[in-house]
Parts: sequence; C-alpha cells; structure tokens
Amino acid sequence: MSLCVYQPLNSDRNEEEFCEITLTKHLGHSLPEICSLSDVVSELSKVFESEKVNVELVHYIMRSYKSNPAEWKKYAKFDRFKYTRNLVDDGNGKYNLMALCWGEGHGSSIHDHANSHCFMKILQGSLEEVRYDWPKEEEDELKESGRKILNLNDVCYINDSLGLHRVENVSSYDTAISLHLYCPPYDRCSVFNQKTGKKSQATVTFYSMYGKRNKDLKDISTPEDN
Ligand code: CSS
Ligand code: FE2
Repeated sequence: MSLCVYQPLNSDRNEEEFCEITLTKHLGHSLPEICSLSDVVSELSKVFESEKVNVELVHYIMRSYKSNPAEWKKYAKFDRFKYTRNLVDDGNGKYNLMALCWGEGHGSSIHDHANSHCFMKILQGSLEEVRYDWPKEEEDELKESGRKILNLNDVCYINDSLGLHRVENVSSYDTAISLHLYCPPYDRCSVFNQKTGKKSQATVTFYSMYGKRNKDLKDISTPEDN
C-alpha cells in the first residue's frame, strides 16, 4: 500500500481550512461529515479500500471527530501501572484503530513506529509528546527535537522519518484517553534508552479488543518502560 502526503500536516485552524479546500479539489468531491465515532470507523474503512491511501484525508477524519465519551466509554479500560491499548477496529488488516488509556503519570518509552504512520487524537485529558532525533551513533544520548502539549480533540502525526517520540500523561490527578491509528498495523517496534541511545525490541499487545478484556494476552511490555 502506498501513501501520499501532498500538504504539510498542521493543526493551525487557517491551515486546516486551506488543507480542506485543497483536499476537496484533489478528491473531486466534498469531504465526509464526521458526526460520531462510527462515522470515523466507516469513513476510515472507505479510505483504506483504495491501494493509495491519502494521509491528509485520514488526518481530516481524525480531527473532524469531536470526542463524545458515550461513544468510546466501552474502550476506556485502565490499568493501575501502565497505559493500556484497546482495539476499536482492525481495519480489515490494513490498519489498527485503538483507544489508549493513560493513568495519572503514565508514559510510554521512547519508541519508533515500525515504518508505520501514526495518528493520535486526544479524546479526554491532555498528553505531552516529546520528540527525539534518531541516534546518529550507538551510545549517543537521544537529542530532544521538540515537545508539545496535546489537548482535547487535537491530532498529531508521526512516522519514522520525523523521528522518535515519547508520550506521557504528565497530570498527577487526571487520566487521559487518546485514539490512535497505525497503518499498516504492527505488533513490534523499537524502544530506546534516552541516556545511551540503546535500542531494543518491544512487543505491543491489546489490553482489550472490541470492548472485551483480553485476559489471555500479556499486557503491553516494553523493556524501557517507565
Ligand atoms: N506507539 C505507542 C503509543 S504512543 S503513539 C503504542 O503503540 O503503544
Ligand atoms: Fe508513538
């Protein structure tokens, strides 16, 4: 499957409107109306029917959804110790859509995205995203390239060519929930030690699937987890 990006992804409202006009022209028809999480799921499945997937259109669908807790509460399952990954839709094997539930202070390791595209939208609370450059040499401390607080309904996008990141719920009193789309899906990625740049492999698993707790599978386990 090939993907195209013909506009820079940006969360500025004027830029978004500009992108929507350009996107409409490019597609030759109007953009879908996204009124619910079911609209997100059905419109995404249409986008991924095509061999060439438009990353801008996926971004548009993700950012157009206005978070409604009644629609995603069945996926909101928390663990005391780690953030959880809860499958919403397997995208016919082409992508995974999932809700990640972050307890107070929970964070990911620094990781890559296994050559996949990653879209992340805030459904509740806020998350901090810290980006890092890929280490140039082994044993190199990872260099931070930027950080950003993502608030309700914000969407961010990353792939390996843009670097690595760590995502964290920095709040000590509020939980956070985010909706992630990974295309193509993956179950292994690399995680990095910030001080040494040392890379190791991690397996990512689901805490629940389609709203049902996945008791047979181990929860997400990454060697560099906080
Ligand atoms: N990539 C992490 C979450 S931050 S995008 C994961 O899949 O668990
Ligand atoms: Fe990530």
